[in-house]
Amino acid sequence: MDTRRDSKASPLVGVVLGSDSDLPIMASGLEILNDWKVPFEVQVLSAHRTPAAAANYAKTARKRGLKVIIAAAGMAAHLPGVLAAYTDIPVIGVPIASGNLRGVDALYAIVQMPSGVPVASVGINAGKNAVLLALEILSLTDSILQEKLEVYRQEQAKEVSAKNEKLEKLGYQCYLGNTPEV
Ligand code: RP5
Repeated sequence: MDTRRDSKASPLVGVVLGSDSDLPIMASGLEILNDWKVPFEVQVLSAHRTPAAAANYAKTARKRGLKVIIAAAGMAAHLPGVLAAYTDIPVIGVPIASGNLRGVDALYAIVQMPSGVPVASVGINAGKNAVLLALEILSLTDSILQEKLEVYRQEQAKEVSAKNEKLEKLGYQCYLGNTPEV
């Protein structure tokens, strides 16, 4: 199955934000979805401020063709868990660093789900990883996406190797832009 569709295709990935203030954290991940032409949608829905709308979103997700939901929220981040309570498609939580506890509160709220209602979690502010994980899920039934993920990993490996070669050649002080002390 090829999950790439035109821009009007029904979304496969639902990206849900607890607040529009969470959007910048998801931006690099959304760019990947855009570039790879994977149909997605972005919504602001709050587990606390718009609970009925959040529940309705999750209840209708599978029927609307969504394959995976990414839910980003900060502070008492109940959004991924509430969405997971109303759907059985995979929900990936993104704990957002906001408020005095800098995302640790959100991380704990997302990962400590009761048995029977799973939510996957990426690291604090790891929006890009959430998107890559969603793409890996989609790639199980999409060989073109699988190839793209393979190329992505290869390019990433090349970048790291180039940095390593540069470090070996220059030494760590020059690499940092410092002149070695005499
Ligand atoms: C959470 O509270 C949101 O997900 C956001 O990370 C945080 C702050 O929200 P705003 O006050 O900026 O709307 O519910």
